[in-house]
Amino acid sequence: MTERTLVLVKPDGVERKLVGEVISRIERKGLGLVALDLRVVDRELAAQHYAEHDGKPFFESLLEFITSGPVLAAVVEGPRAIAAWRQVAGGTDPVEKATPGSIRGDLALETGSNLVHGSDSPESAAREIKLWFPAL
Ligand code: IDP
Repeated sequence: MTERTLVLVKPDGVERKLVGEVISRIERKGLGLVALDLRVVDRELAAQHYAEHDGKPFFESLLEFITSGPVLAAVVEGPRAIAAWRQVAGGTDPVEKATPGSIRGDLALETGSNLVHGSDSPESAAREIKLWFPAL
């Protein structure tokens, strides 16, 4: 059963020139690219994207960070794409949760700059894909 998920390479990943590395890991896993777009996001889109974190202590810094430079937004497809991508990305905290071999486990240090995003459920994926790629 094919599934779609929203992947972001966040501003730290673009700044560190890890876009190619991330795309390579998506493809090596066997997942496919449906849409790709490099863009700077405004606060409104960022706040909608991270709406579930509104009110948390790190919400403001999260919005500042995600709007601080270009992000690569991608729609990625494949069997169990949501869980598969989260496995490739690694856990939220790059040291405590992400395992070696994952993107965050191998390449990131801090939770606030953990390089990539992936939808966490089919409902989030549908909502996020509509938000970032309304034409799809
Ligand atoms: P996820 O990106 O692994 O799905 P979420 O819990 O959805 O993790 O959090 C969204 C993003 O918010 C994380 O990737 C991380 O960058 C940031 N974040 C989450 N928790 C914290 C925190 O406790 N301090 C700072 N940033 C956080």
